[in-house]
Amino acid sequence: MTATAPVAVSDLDPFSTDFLHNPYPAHAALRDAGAVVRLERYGIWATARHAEVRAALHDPEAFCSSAGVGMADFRKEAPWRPPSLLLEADPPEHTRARRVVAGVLSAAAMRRLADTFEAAADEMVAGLADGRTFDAMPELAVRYPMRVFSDAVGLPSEGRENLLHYARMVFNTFGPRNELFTTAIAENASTREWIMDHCRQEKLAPGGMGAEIHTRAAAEGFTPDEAAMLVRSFLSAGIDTTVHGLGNALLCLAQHPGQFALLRAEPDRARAAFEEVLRFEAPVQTFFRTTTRPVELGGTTIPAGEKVLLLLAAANRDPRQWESPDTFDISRRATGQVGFGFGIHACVGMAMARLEGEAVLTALARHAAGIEHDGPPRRMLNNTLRGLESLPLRLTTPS
Ligand code: PQP
Repeated sequence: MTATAPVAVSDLDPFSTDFLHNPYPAHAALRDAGAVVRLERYGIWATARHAEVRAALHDPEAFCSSAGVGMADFRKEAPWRPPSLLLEADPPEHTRARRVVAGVLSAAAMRRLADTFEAAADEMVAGLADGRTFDAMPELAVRYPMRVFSDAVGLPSEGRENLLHYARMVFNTFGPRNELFTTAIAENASTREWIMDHCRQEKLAPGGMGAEIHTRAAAEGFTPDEAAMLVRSFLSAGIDTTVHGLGNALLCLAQHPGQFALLRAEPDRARAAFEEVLRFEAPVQTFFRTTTRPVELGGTTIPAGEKVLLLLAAANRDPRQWESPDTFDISRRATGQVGFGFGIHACVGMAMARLEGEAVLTALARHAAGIEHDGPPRRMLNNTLRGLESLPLRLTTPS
């Protein structure tokens, strides 16, 4: 027996309504309780500190993904849908799947999309910047990715709303079987059918990214059904993440007019500003890993076969890593923020997310003199995503 420090325990529930409404005080309590904390309610482990979140993500052999990246342990309970070949996989299988998807989302591919994405953002924001009140969630944060992402993938116009419903369900099912989880999977048979149907090659426009997944997957030796599963990853991941990235960006800028003034004076700050949004209000708050062997993390030895909750959003505000972490500051270097994860599973779509964020923030800097609230924002609660349901805004115009 090796002596280890007593294990820090907490009775906090990171998936309770209170926690999800405002996670930041509880994040601080979890960080201060210990580098690694036992969450008694669920019989799982958690870390809210930057160094330990990074360390776990850096060691995919000991902290695996194939047992699920939500609270459910696929070794003990059947997953609610066939596991993802990308997200819920380990090397060597993960490596092959990642190669296909990374090829489609390459830097060269993003350069080909940039003009279209920028023009769409400019047009959409210009149309809103006339001093009237609008709800920035449906009218911008949802509408923009729904158009540019779905067009890029090659999805038909009809039925796109299924992408939103499906993603909300997927992200709720990474949590425990609370009401958010059970409600999410209860009502959605037709959404699941639409999604699975639109993963097939016949449904994806030639020349689009969905069709390209099929081509690249076939070349990599995947069957058509497996290729469809890789498209499913695209459709699961591509909308709600950026919807809430953009929504959170609009919220941050409305709440920090001085920061918007900085952006407006120098629109070249758009990319850095979006990165700071992801640090400050990470749309994807958490992911789990499962230990494959007894492994030391932050001075605690976690046994094999245990679920470990990585609080990405808490790591992004860890004062051990960041100066004034609770200050939204677009001038800081937010690189090292773990909203996109880190290591072999780091977000494969991050270049597209950044392209969308940069395009919308640049358009705002160009067309709006100010971003003002015109009513209270309303939160959308989800076991994994942090974002808004409604965000009434007014964009003032240059006088
Ligand atoms: C945050 C893959 C990635 C992307 C899947 C899947 C689902 C969600 C995500 C989460 N994701 N950014 O089903 O393969």
